Amino acid sequence: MSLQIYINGQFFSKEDAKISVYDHGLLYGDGVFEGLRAYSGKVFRLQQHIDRLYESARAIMLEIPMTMDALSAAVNETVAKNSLQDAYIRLVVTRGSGALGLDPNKTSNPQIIIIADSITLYPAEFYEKGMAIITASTIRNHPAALSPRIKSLNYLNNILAKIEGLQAGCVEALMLNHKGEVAECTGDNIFIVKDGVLKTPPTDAGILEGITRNAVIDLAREHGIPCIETAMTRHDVIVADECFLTGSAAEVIPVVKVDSRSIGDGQVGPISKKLQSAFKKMVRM
Ligand code: PXG
Repeated sequence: MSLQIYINGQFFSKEDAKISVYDHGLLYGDGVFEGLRAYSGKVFRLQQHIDRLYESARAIMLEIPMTMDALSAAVNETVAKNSLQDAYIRLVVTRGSGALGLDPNKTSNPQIIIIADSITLYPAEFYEKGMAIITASTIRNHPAALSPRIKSLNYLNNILAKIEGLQAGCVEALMLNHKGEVAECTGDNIFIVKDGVLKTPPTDAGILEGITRNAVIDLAREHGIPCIETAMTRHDVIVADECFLTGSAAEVIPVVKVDSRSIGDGQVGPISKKLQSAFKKMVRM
Protein backbone atom coordinates (compact mmCIF):
# COMPACT_ATOMS: atom_id res chain seq x y z
CA MET A 1 0.00 0.00 0.00
CA SER A 2 1.34 3.41 -0.85
CA LEU A 3 1.86 6.05 1.82
CA GLN A 4 -1.36 7.45 3.24
CA ILE A 5 -1.42 11.22 3.59
CA TYR A 6 -3.87 13.11 5.74
CA ILE A 7 -5.61 16.14 4.26
CA ASN A 8 -8.46 17.76 6.21
CA GLY A 9 -9.65 14.62 7.92
CA GLN A 10 -9.31 12.27 4.96
CA PHE A 11 -6.54 9.95 3.85
CA PHE A 12 -5.20 9.94 0.30
CA SER A 13 -2.51 7.82 -1.27
CA LYS A 14 0.69 9.75 -1.99
CA GLU A 15 -0.13 10.05 -5.71
CA ASP A 16 -3.58 11.49 -5.02
CA ALA A 17 -2.69 13.82 -2.14
CA LYS A 18 -3.11 17.23 -3.78
CA ILE A 19 -3.65 20.87 -2.87
CA SER A 20 -4.97 23.73 -5.00
CA VAL A 21 -2.53 25.87 -6.99
CA TYR A 22 -4.49 28.82 -5.55
CA ASP A 23 -3.47 27.87 -2.02
CA HIS A 24 -1.78 30.80 -0.32
CA GLY A 25 0.67 28.38 1.24
CA LEU A 26 2.03 27.86 -2.27
CA LEU A 27 1.45 31.35 -3.63
CA TYR A 28 2.88 33.28 -0.67
CA GLY A 29 4.34 30.82 1.81
CA ASP A 30 1.35 31.77 3.91
CA GLY A 31 1.12 29.00 6.46
CA VAL A 32 2.92 27.23 9.29
CA PHE A 33 4.43 23.82 9.84
CA GLU A 34 6.07 21.38 12.22
CA GLY A 35 8.63 18.63 11.72
CA LEU A 36 8.19 15.83 14.24
CA ARG A 37 9.64 12.40 14.91
CA ALA A 38 8.13 9.14 16.01
CA TYR A 39 10.23 6.50 17.75
CA SER A 40 8.83 2.98 18.17
CA GLY A 41 5.48 4.26 16.96
CA LYS A 42 5.28 7.04 19.56
CA VAL A 43 5.52 10.72 18.58
CA PHE A 44 8.26 12.52 20.53
CA ARG A 45 7.00 15.52 22.54
CA LEU A 46 3.85 15.75 20.44
CA GLN A 47 2.10 18.23 22.75
CA GLN A 48 5.04 20.64 22.52
CA HIS A 49 4.99 20.52 18.73
CA ILE A 50 1.23 21.10 18.74
CA ASP A 51 1.63 24.05 21.14
CA ARG A 52 4.32 25.56 18.91
CA LEU A 53 2.21 25.06 15.78
CA TYR A 54 -0.77 26.85 17.32
CA GLU A 55 1.52 29.66 18.52
CA SER A 56 2.99 30.03 15.04
CA ALA A 57 -0.55 30.09 13.60
CA ARG A 58 -1.71 32.66 16.14
CA ALA A 59 1.28 34.85 15.32
CA ILE A 60 0.23 34.98 11.66
CA MET A 61 -3.47 35.25 12.54
CA LEU A 62 -4.29 31.89 11.04
CA GLU A 63 -7.02 30.05 12.86
CA ILE A 64 -6.54 26.30 12.72
CA PRO A 65 -10.02 24.83 12.22
CA MET A 66 -9.45 21.96 14.61
CA THR A 67 -8.83 21.55 18.34
CA MET A 68 -5.34 20.76 19.58
CA ASP A 69 -6.51 17.38 20.84
CA ALA A 70 -8.13 16.45 17.54
CA LEU A 71 -4.98 17.46 15.65
CA SER A 72 -2.78 15.42 18.01
CA ALA A 73 -5.05 12.44 17.45
CA ALA A 74 -4.81 12.95 13.67
CA VAL A 75 -0.99 12.93 13.88
CA ASN A 76 -1.05 9.67 15.85
CA GLU A 77 -3.58 8.20 13.45
CA THR A 78 -1.40 9.06 10.43
CA VAL A 79 1.62 7.32 11.99
CA ALA A 80 -0.47 4.25 12.87
CA LYS A 81 -2.18 4.14 9.47
CA ASN A 82 1.19 3.90 7.74
CA SER A 83 2.45 1.25 10.22
CA LEU A 84 5.50 3.37 10.93
CA GLN A 85 7.75 2.75 13.91
CA ASP A 86 10.47 5.34 13.35
CA ALA A 87 9.10 8.16 11.28
CA TYR A 88 9.51 11.73 10.21
CA ILE A 89 6.25 13.65 10.35
CA ARG A 90 5.51 16.87 8.51
CA LEU A 91 2.48 18.75 9.78
CA VAL A 92 1.45 21.69 7.59
CA VAL A 93 -1.35 24.22 7.90
CA THR A 94 -1.81 26.56 4.95
CA ARG A 95 -4.02 29.64 4.70
CA GLY A 96 -6.06 27.79 2.09
CA SER A 97 -7.04 28.65 -1.45
CA GLY A 98 -8.48 31.99 -2.41
CA ALA A 99 -8.27 34.86 -4.82
CA LEU A 100 -4.91 35.84 -6.31
CA GLY A 101 -3.62 38.65 -4.14
CA LEU A 102 -2.12 38.78 -0.67
CA ASP A 103 -5.32 39.40 1.24
CA PRO A 104 -5.77 36.47 3.63
CA ASN A 105 -9.40 37.49 4.11
CA LYS A 106 -10.03 36.33 0.55
CA THR A 107 -9.14 32.75 1.40
CA SER A 108 -11.34 30.20 3.08
CA ASN A 109 -10.61 26.65 4.13
CA PRO A 110 -7.15 26.38 5.74
CA GLN A 111 -5.61 23.09 4.64
CA ILE A 112 -4.32 20.68 7.26
CA ILE A 113 -1.81 18.20 5.88
CA ILE A 114 0.01 15.43 7.72
CA ILE A 115 2.73 13.38 6.03
CA ALA A 116 4.40 10.56 7.93
CA ASP A 117 7.32 9.04 6.08
CA SER A 118 10.55 7.24 6.78
CA ILE A 119 13.46 9.44 7.73
CA THR A 120 16.83 9.87 6.07
CA LEU A 121 19.36 10.86 8.68
CA TYR A 122 22.77 12.40 8.15
CA PRO A 123 25.52 9.82 7.49
CA ALA A 124 26.43 7.78 10.61
CA GLU A 125 29.98 9.07 10.33
CA PHE A 126 28.85 12.61 11.21
CA TYR A 127 27.37 11.36 14.48
CA GLU A 128 30.56 9.51 15.40
CA LYS A 129 33.27 11.84 14.14
CA GLY A 130 31.41 15.14 14.01
CA MET A 131 30.72 17.36 11.04
CA ALA A 132 32.00 20.59 9.57
CA ILE A 133 29.88 23.70 9.16
CA ILE A 134 30.46 27.15 7.74
CA THR A 135 29.13 30.53 8.77
CA ALA A 136 26.65 31.74 6.16
CA SER A 137 26.60 35.34 5.05
CA THR A 138 22.79 35.15 4.91
CA ILE A 139 21.52 36.22 8.32
CA ARG A 140 18.50 34.81 10.12
CA ASN A 141 15.24 36.73 9.64
CA HIS A 142 15.19 40.06 11.43
CA PRO A 143 12.72 39.49 14.29
CA ALA A 144 10.94 42.72 13.37
CA ALA A 145 10.40 41.44 9.83
CA LEU A 146 9.28 37.88 10.55
CA SER A 147 9.92 36.39 13.96
CA PRO A 148 12.18 33.33 13.70
CA ARG A 149 10.02 31.90 16.48
CA ILE A 150 7.30 31.39 13.89
CA LYS A 151 7.81 28.15 12.00
CA SER A 152 6.30 29.55 8.84
CA LEU A 153 6.29 28.23 5.30
CA ASN A 154 8.76 31.01 4.46
CA TYR A 155 12.13 29.31 4.81
CA LEU A 156 13.94 31.13 2.03
CA ASN A 157 16.57 32.81 4.13
CA ASN A 158 17.45 29.47 5.72
CA ILE A 159 17.45 27.85 2.28
CA LEU A 160 19.88 30.50 0.99
CA ALA A 161 22.15 29.82 3.96
CA LYS A 162 21.82 26.07 3.34
CA ILE A 163 22.92 26.61 -0.29
CA GLU A 164 25.97 28.52 0.96
CA GLY A 165 26.78 25.56 3.19
CA LEU A 166 26.30 23.01 0.43
CA GLN A 167 28.48 25.02 -1.95
CA ALA A 168 31.20 24.91 0.67
CA GLY A 169 30.74 21.15 1.09
CA CYS A 170 28.84 21.38 4.39
CA VAL A 171 25.34 20.10 5.10
CA GLU A 172 24.65 22.73 7.75
CA ALA A 173 25.48 26.41 8.01
CA LEU A 174 25.63 28.72 10.99
CA MET A 175 23.38 31.75 10.77
CA LEU A 176 24.00 34.96 12.69
CA ASN A 177 21.24 37.34 13.71
CA HIS A 178 20.80 41.00 12.74
CA LYS A 179 23.12 41.98 15.62
CA GLY A 180 25.88 39.70 14.37
CA GLU A 181 25.37 37.22 17.20
CA VAL A 182 25.09 33.47 16.74
CA ALA A 183 21.46 32.49 16.16
CA GLU A 184 21.21 28.89 14.94
CA CYS A 185 21.81 26.71 11.91
CA THR A 186 19.41 26.40 8.97
CA GLY A 187 17.35 23.62 10.54
CA ASP A 188 19.07 23.03 13.87
CA ASN A 189 19.83 24.86 17.10
CA ILE A 190 23.41 25.23 18.26
CA PHE A 191 25.17 24.54 21.56
CA ILE A 192 28.77 25.06 22.59
CA VAL A 193 30.73 23.83 25.60
CA LYS A 194 33.34 26.10 27.20
CA ASP A 195 35.16 25.19 30.42
CA GLY A 196 32.53 22.61 31.30
CA VAL A 197 29.59 24.96 30.78
CA LEU A 198 26.99 24.26 28.10
CA LYS A 199 25.84 27.40 26.29
CA THR A 200 23.13 28.08 23.74
CA PRO A 201 21.65 31.31 22.36
CA PRO A 202 18.50 32.53 24.16
CA THR A 203 15.17 32.68 22.32
CA ASP A 204 15.53 36.44 21.94
CA ALA A 205 18.64 35.91 19.80
CA GLY A 206 16.20 35.35 16.93
CA ILE A 207 15.95 31.58 16.90
CA LEU A 208 13.32 28.92 16.64
CA GLU A 209 12.91 27.56 20.15
CA GLY A 210 13.67 23.98 19.25
CA ILE A 211 11.95 21.12 20.99
CA THR A 212 15.14 19.07 20.79
CA ARG A 213 17.04 22.08 22.19
CA ASN A 214 14.71 22.17 25.18
CA ALA A 215 15.00 18.41 25.66
CA VAL A 216 18.81 18.72 25.69
CA ILE A 217 18.64 21.56 28.23
CA ASP A 218 16.48 19.26 30.43
CA LEU A 219 19.00 16.42 30.02
CA ALA A 220 21.95 18.69 30.88
CA ARG A 221 20.21 19.69 34.12
CA GLU A 222 19.47 16.03 34.94
CA HIS A 223 23.12 15.12 34.36
CA GLY A 224 24.44 18.03 36.46
CA ILE A 225 25.97 19.80 33.46
CA PRO A 226 25.72 23.57 33.98
CA CYS A 227 23.76 25.10 31.11
CA ILE A 228 23.11 28.73 30.29
CA GLU A 229 21.22 30.55 27.57
CA THR A 230 23.45 33.42 26.57
CA ALA A 231 24.24 35.62 23.60
CA MET A 232 27.34 34.44 21.77
CA THR A 233 29.40 35.46 18.79
CA ARG A 234 31.18 33.49 16.08
CA HIS A 235 34.32 34.02 18.17
CA ASP A 236 32.76 31.98 20.99
CA VAL A 237 32.15 29.10 18.58
CA ILE A 238 35.69 29.26 17.21
CA VAL A 239 37.25 29.13 20.69
CA ALA A 240 34.74 26.63 22.14
CA ASP A 241 35.88 23.27 23.52
CA GLU A 242 32.93 21.48 21.94
CA CYS A 243 29.99 22.23 19.70
CA PHE A 244 26.87 20.33 18.63
CA LEU A 245 23.56 20.91 16.89
CA THR A 246 20.08 19.74 17.83
CA GLY A 247 16.93 19.23 15.78
CA SER A 248 14.07 16.83 15.27
CA ALA A 249 15.68 15.49 12.12
CA ALA A 250 19.34 15.63 13.23
CA GLU A 251 18.77 14.72 16.92
CA VAL A 252 22.14 15.61 18.55
CA ILE A 253 25.00 15.93 16.09
CA PRO A 254 28.54 17.02 16.98
CA VAL A 255 30.34 19.78 15.08
CA VAL A 256 34.13 19.62 14.97
CA LYS A 257 34.91 22.34 12.43
CA VAL A 258 33.59 25.78 11.68
CA ASP A 259 34.82 27.73 8.66
CA SER A 260 37.61 25.13 8.21
CA ARG A 261 38.90 25.68 11.76
CA SER A 262 38.92 22.83 14.25
CA ILE A 263 36.81 23.32 17.35
CA GLY A 264 38.76 22.28 20.47
CA ASP A 265 41.00 19.36 19.54
CA GLY A 266 38.86 18.57 16.49
CA GLN A 267 37.39 15.46 18.15
CA VAL A 268 33.89 14.90 19.47
CA GLY A 269 34.03 16.04 23.11
CA PRO A 270 32.85 14.21 26.25
CA ILE A 271 29.84 16.43 27.01
CA SER A 272 28.60 16.15 23.41
CA LYS A 273 28.92 12.37 23.64
CA LYS A 274 27.14 12.22 26.96
CA LEU A 275 24.20 14.32 25.77
CA GLN A 276 24.06 12.49 22.46
CA SER A 277 23.62 9.14 24.21
CA ALA A 278 21.31 10.58 26.87
CA PHE A 279 19.08 11.92 24.09
CA LYS A 280 19.09 8.57 22.30
CA LYS A 281 18.00 6.92 25.52
CA MET A 282 15.31 9.54 26.14
CA VAL A 283 13.63 9.11 22.76
CA ARG A 284 13.69 5.35 22.90
CA MET A 285 12.00 5.12 26.31
N1 PXG B 1 15.95 25.90 13.97
C1 PXG B 1 15.25 25.91 12.83
C2 PXG B 1 15.34 27.08 11.95
C3 PXG B 1 14.47 24.81 12.50
O1 PXG B 1 13.77 24.80 11.36
C4 PXG B 1 15.19 23.73 14.53
C5 PXG B 1 15.92 24.85 14.81
C6 PXG B 1 15.16 22.60 15.51
O2 PXG B 1 13.91 22.56 16.16
P1 PXG B 1 13.30 21.19 16.71
O3 PXG B 1 12.02 21.59 17.32
O4 PXG B 1 13.12 20.28 15.53
O5 PXG B 1 14.26 20.66 17.69
C7 PXG B 1 14.44 23.69 13.35
C8 PXG B 1 13.61 22.49 13.02
C9 PXG B 1 13.71 19.41 7.76
C10 PXG B 1 13.43 19.60 9.20
O6 PXG B 1 12.96 18.68 7.10
C11 PXG B 1 13.69 20.81 9.80
C12 PXG B 1 13.41 20.97 11.14
C13 PXG B 1 12.88 19.94 11.86
C14 PXG B 1 12.62 18.74 11.25
C15 PXG B 1 12.90 18.57 9.90
O7 PXG B 1 14.69 19.98 7.27
N2 PXG B 1 13.70 22.17 11.67
